[in-house]
Amino acid sequence: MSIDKKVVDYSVYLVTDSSLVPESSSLVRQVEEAIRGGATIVQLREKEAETRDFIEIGKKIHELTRKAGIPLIINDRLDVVLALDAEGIHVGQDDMDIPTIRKHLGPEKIIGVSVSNIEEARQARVDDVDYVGIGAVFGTQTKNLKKSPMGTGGVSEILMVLNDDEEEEQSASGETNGNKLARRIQSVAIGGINQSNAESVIKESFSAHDHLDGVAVVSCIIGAEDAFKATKQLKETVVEALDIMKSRTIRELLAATTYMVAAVAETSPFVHHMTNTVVTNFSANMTITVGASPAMSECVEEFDDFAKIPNSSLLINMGTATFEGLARFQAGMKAYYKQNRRVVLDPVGAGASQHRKNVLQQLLELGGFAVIKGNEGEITAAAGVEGAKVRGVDSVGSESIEKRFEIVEKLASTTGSVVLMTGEEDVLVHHDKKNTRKLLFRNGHEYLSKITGSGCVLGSLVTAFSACFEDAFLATGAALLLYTIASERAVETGRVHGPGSFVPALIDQIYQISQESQNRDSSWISRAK
Ligand code: 3NM
Ligand code: MG
Repeated sequence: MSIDKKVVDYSVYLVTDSSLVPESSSLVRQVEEAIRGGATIVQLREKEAETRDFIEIGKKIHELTRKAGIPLIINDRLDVVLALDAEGIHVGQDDMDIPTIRKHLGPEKIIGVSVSNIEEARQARVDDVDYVGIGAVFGTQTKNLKKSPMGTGGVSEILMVLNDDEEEEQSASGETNGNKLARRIQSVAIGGINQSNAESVIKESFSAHDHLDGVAVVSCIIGAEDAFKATKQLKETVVEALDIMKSRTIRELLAATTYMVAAVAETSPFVHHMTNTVVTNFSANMTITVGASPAMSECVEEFDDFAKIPNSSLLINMGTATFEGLARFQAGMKAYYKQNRRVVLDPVGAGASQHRKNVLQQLLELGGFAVIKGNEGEITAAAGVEGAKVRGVDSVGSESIEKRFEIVEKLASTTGSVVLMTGEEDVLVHHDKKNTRKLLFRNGHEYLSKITGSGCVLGSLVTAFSACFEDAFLATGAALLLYTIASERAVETGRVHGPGSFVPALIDQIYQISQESQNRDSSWISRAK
């Protein structure tokens, strides 16, 4: 059975080095265990071996890889590839040139090359290689590096050029489709990668249009006492992270988020709140924390002036219902729409009473919201779906993820707004003329559900972010990631003993992430789930 190089899985790319094998094992045994643990491709890299020994061990390892249906790649030695009829070759920048190799190996064999900078990546494109090994990411004991490690930022820069003439992907979900995959140069990162950093390598190494296809490792598997377990653990981590990064929508969001958090602080939007009396202080603090300016006003006479402030935006939060509420909300919307400003709706307690249902109905009729955000009960009520489970302003019970997407999509398509349904998992959807984007978010500490106003203050952040960016979907996603990741980090400080101490710690972490982002440190975003 021959291997079709178009469908090769590069996710766990094992590179050998017999000098690292533990005394109790052998290279063949380590490779066997690694394959059993889930290695998807093996490169035989024996820098010191004599030709005959290289071929001898190559035969044994090729038998193993054949049985597993995965490719064997030979480092550097065209003669050994031919002798073994191996599936491919990997070369460095100083080895034989690619056109000569291709001439001898033909179109079906896999050719990979090591690249360490943008120029080499561009050349790899011209040479039409099948994959590149990008490295070294980190320092390593396994190879004498000629250049200093590039970090995940360096890998991202290479991924920006590697497949950069790729056509815009059209599919609604933003996933890469089969045909294009065949023409993409695959990529793995290498150098100092192991079980504990693989997730962040994959999540930090990407561009808006490209992602890694796997990680290449030597010592963390070849040097392991239990190569099976080491590989299995690495594979689980890598598969989960790759799955996330294969979505173009996710990459676009992750690429934009740190920049957006910094830009909100630098732009300082004006966030006019028409909100409930429970959360005014908390909302104002949160708005200031991200560098925006809050105002709380129900005074119709000043709406026009506020709407004229540069980067102003309006948050309508229906939290405490009043008799005059509806007319004021409508006046606010009209004032902001007249200036082409964004208005965000938080239909708090939407399903709780007939009065709120009526108010919501009329707000939706006027429409035009950039974003509508709410919990499950609120969004369900806004979507006009029967059976919203609400008690007071809290959502109770939860539908399946599929059902929740269905509800959110319904509201998104009838309103044209970006719609965010919060909960243990958050659902974000936007329909526009061109496509539908949808995301499911899994970040956020459970204490967010143990304090009052946690949804309302997220509304403040969403409004601040959507004031600054044309793309309200990405702006909302960025605000959500900032908020939920901050909530997790807050608890990890060790200074949180319950919901009471959680609130100040949450504000601190949002401030902290904003500072990091302004310093162009985007490592926090790799926690996105
Ligand atoms: N190539 P480990 S780094 C074989 O930078 C190799 O091109 C590199 O070993 C490159 O996983 C490297 O043990 C060694 O750090 C990677
Ligand atoms: Mg070489």
